[in-house]
Amino acid sequence: MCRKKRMIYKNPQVLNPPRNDVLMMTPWFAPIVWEGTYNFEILNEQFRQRNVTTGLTVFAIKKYIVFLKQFLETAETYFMVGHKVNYYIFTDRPQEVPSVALKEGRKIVVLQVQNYPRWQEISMRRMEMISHFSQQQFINEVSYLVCVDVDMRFNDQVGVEILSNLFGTLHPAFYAAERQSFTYERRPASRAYVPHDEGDFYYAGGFFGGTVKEVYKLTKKCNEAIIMDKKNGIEAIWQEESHLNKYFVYHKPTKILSLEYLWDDNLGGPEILRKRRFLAVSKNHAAIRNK
Ligand code: UD2
Repeated sequence: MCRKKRMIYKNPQVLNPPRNDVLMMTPWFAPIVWEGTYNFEILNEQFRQRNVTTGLTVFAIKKYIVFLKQFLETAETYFMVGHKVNYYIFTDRPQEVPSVALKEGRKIVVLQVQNYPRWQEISMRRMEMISHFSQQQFINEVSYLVCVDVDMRFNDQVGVEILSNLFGTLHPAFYAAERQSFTYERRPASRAYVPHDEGDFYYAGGFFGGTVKEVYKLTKKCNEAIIMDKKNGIEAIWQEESHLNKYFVYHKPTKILSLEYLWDDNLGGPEILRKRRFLAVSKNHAAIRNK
């Protein structure tokens, strides 16, 4: 990934002490989406008039197929309600994709892909596969892509307010952390390297998206960086999440989703969290990973 010019500045804080006001706009004027910061009726009507179709990409490879039913059922209740959606399901087990009743204008597209022995490899390869299918297929079928983890459930409305050219989501474990504590890749040998004095937020690998063109650019760059790391015998600390974070340092998202859009109840329930829209499902790592 080619390095852009270094810009040294203080990183924005999601919480503004001492009153814990939440940041609603980044210093580069990208909205941070919280309940109460937008008018859903206006946005919804705009996207309805444009007759937008959104692609939701999700990987359910090997044992992770067990998460798919609840994921899809809750998405039918809460994700882009009233809009057209293509669920792009990447799996090595197409025969195990559950049948879920879908509303009008929504369809499941199963994409058979290979698996890999290590869960880290599966997680990283998502960049390669999304970039490949974006160019080959998604560009002809949908306007926006939303790329998420499968071990999740929708718990409240996630609608057109999230859509933008390029969006990322605050990682729930780091919204109150200082830049120095972000778990960016810190080894200069990796293409995911971010120096201690750069970066804005720590973004989650499990929820990003944008127009197909922007997602293609992002996933292609991240995949190229992952391949370079492989050649150099290094794997970024948080796999493709590290590369995503590097990308966002130099390609600022045009919209940022707040904690409402990616939360884990194990982290408690801070006052600022008025909606819990998309929640992590507990998983037994020993039983599910590398199986
Ligand atoms: C975090 C990130 C994840 C990724 C990972 C990298 C969030 C919520 N999660 O999750 O996006 O960046 O760190 O270390 O931000 N998968 C399979 N089969 C497998 C293994 C993985 O389908 O055998 C897929 C599946 O869609 C899963 C995703 O890859 O949700 C990420 O794997 P994970 O959920 O085990 O990673 P985790 O929890 O460390």
